[in-house]
Parts: sequence; structure tokens; C-alpha cells
Amino acid sequence: MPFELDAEHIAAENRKQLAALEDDYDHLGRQLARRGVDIDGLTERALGFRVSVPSWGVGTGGTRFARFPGPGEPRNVFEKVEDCEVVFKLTRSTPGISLHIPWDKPDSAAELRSFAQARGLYVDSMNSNTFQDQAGQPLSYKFGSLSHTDPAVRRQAVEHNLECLRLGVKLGARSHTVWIGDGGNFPGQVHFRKALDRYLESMREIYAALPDDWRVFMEHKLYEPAFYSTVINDWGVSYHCARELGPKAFCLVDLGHHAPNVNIEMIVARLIQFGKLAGFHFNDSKYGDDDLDAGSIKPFQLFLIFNELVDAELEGVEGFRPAYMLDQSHNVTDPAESLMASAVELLRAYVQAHLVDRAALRESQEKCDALMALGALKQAFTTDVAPILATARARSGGAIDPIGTFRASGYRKRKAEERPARAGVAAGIV
Ligand code: RM4
Ligand code: MN
Ligand code: MN
Repeated sequence: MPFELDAEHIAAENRKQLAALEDDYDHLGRQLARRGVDIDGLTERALGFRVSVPSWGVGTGGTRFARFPGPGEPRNVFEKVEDCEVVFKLTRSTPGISLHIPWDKPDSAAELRSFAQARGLYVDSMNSNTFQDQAGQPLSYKFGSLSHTDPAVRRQAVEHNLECLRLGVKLGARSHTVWIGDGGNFPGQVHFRKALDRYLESMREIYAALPDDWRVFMEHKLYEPAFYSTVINDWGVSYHCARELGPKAFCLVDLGHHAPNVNIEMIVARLIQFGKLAGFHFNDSKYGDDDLDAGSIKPFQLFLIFNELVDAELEGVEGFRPAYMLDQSHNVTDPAESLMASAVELLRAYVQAHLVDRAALRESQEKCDALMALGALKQAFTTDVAPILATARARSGGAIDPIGTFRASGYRKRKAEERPARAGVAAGIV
């Protein structure tokens, strides 16, 4: 039997830390009460937060230079689900999995579905892959996929997406995420308008095949792998496509897919306002699509994004139903640890955003008092909500200290014994 991290281990680790946590929680509770905030209400909110983990994020990632695989990393989709389960058990906020096809295509959808279900997990979003050629594939995506000049290549790319939908139905997924690598490396290489027309024509076919209760998410990205131009280069183009396609099409924001210094929180607000925010691929970046751990580089930006999300949530904006997913490449850390740390950072930003005194903020905005408006945000952002996050985890059977508990369990060491490295296994993103 494969080693499993059990509830008793989590409970035993928690017992060592519970008294200190209760102390911190009570203290924070008194502080917040002075601000008119009920700490238990916040903890309840924290308990409802969900973010999906990427099947491609549980294996060690890599750069275009090298990949340094870690011991005990998952070798197939079932082992990936085992690692997702550990992340879920310790954090309690990550029951969903977004699945990359064909990287993590199961031989039997029914088997994968029940394997996940037995662990309290589910597949929520499918992700197609037409940015690489797969073994035995008749036509190449070297010069594009859904927007290729050759109708036969477009057909093949559309068919792949339709296959993802069929598989997703069997898996119980509810959304399909499309990111294409189409674009150009040279001025003149791609006719901008014609390429977008071809993309839309392909997407119309995919849209037409969407099951009724599904949504399709389009992910924009300004560069890479194409270095001069991309077809879905920014949120404006994505928004145009979502409008063209219809009510089940939405724009997905991957935090790493914008130029440095772009005001992403404002893009988020616009997409909410226009009813087209699909949700997120969370990660962090310093330079480009770095796929670093969420909240590791720009925690204030992450908070400001959640400030927009929570503002919409509290206002009850119609149709506001964002899908939260992680999309990261863990190159120098244990992927399970990075995923847990990232899930914690998202929850932190979410809870902090709930702490914003919205009445005070609104009043400052009305009075054009810039400093006090920022002050309302900063007061929330500088509040240490760690005791709330830990209490929410402890109350739902998770770990007060997810990473410490993971390390103490010896999980990775056990997996290294169970999962001897095989030559040629290309887990993660390279
Ligand atoms: C892309 C994009 C997609 C992801 C691939 C691996 O840059 O973020 O969402 O599936 O990378
Ligand atoms: Mn992404
Ligand atoms: Mn990306």
C-alpha cells in the first residue's frame, strides 16, 4: 500500500501548537473587535475559500535550460492525484484539480474520477495543449494551432479541444481552459487581423460543443513562446473574443501574462464590471511568465487583486463566479510545499481583503482623500491574519503548520522509495 499522510499525524502535530494558536487567535480577535470586526465570521469565510491545483504543478518544473527532478516526484496522473490529496489534507482549501491534456490524460477517465473522488478531490477544469507536438501527431504546431494558416492544422487543434471536452465530461469537469502558443517571432510573419479571425472561427466550433453547464476560459499572454507577437495578446483581445463567442465564454487572467508594472487589479475590476472574468491562474513573477509561487514577489499586488474580488463578492455582482486556480512551475522547491504555501498566500490575501473597512474607503473616495483611501487598504494589508488562516485549517481537519507537518510526516522520503525515478519521465513544465 502506498504511504498516506493520515489524520492522526496532522492531529498530533496540531496538538503541539494549539495552545499558542488559541492565544494568538484570542488576541487578534480582541484587536479586530475594537475595529468592529467579528473574527469568527472571518474564519467562516476563510473556510469557504477554494483554489484548484494544477496537475502539471505537482511534478518538478524546469526552465528552458534544465530541469532538476526531485526525489519521489509523481510519475503518472494517479501519483499526481496522491500528491494533490496531501496538499488538500493539510490546507483543506484545494479539493479541485485542473488537468492538462495530454500530459495527464488518463487511460480510463472513470478510474481517475473515482480515484480522485475517493480522496475528496475532483477535476474542475480541463486544459488543452496545442503549443507542443505530441508523439505520432500528424501535423505540427510549429507555426500555430487554432489560428494556423493551414485549415488542416486548425482542424487537428479543434479536434484536440473537442477531445478534452469529451474527456472532461467523463471526469466531471465544468470548464475548459484554452491557452495557445500561436504568434510570431518576426514582424510581418503573422497577419494580425487574419490570425485572430482564424482563431475565432476555431473557437466557435469549440464553443458550440461545450456542454450546457460548462464555461470556456481564454487565457491571454503577451509573449512567449512567440517573442514578437501573440494572437491573444491581452485582456482586450480576450474580451472581444469572449463577447463574440457568447455567454459561456470568459477571460482568464494568468498573473504572469502581463508586461511588468501593468495594473492587473484594474484589469480584474474591468472584467468583473463587464461580466467576463473567468478566474485566475495564480502565480507570481518578477520579469515575465516566471510561474513563481503566488505572493512570493508582489504580495501587495495579490492583496489588491483580492480587494477587487472581495469588493465584487460583497456587493453581490451578478454572475460573479471566478474560478481560482494555481499555475506555477516549481523548479527549486518541493512542489507540494510550494502549492501549500501558495494556497496559504491566496487565502491570506482573501481574508485581508475582507478586513478592508469598505465604508471608510468609500467615504475617502467620495471626499477625494487619497491618503486615507490608501490607509484603509494598508490597514487591512498590514494586519497579520495568520491565526485566522491556521484556525480555519485546524477547524476543518487541516494542519496548523502545513509545511512543518508535511516535513515531519516523511512523505517525500517515503515516496522516493515507492517511486524510483524512471529515465525519460518528463513531469512538470520544461
Ligand atoms: C502557459 C499558460 C498555460 C499553461 C502552460 C503550461 O504559459 O500559462 O496556462 O498551461 O503555460
Ligand atoms: Mn496559465
Ligand atoms: Mn503561463
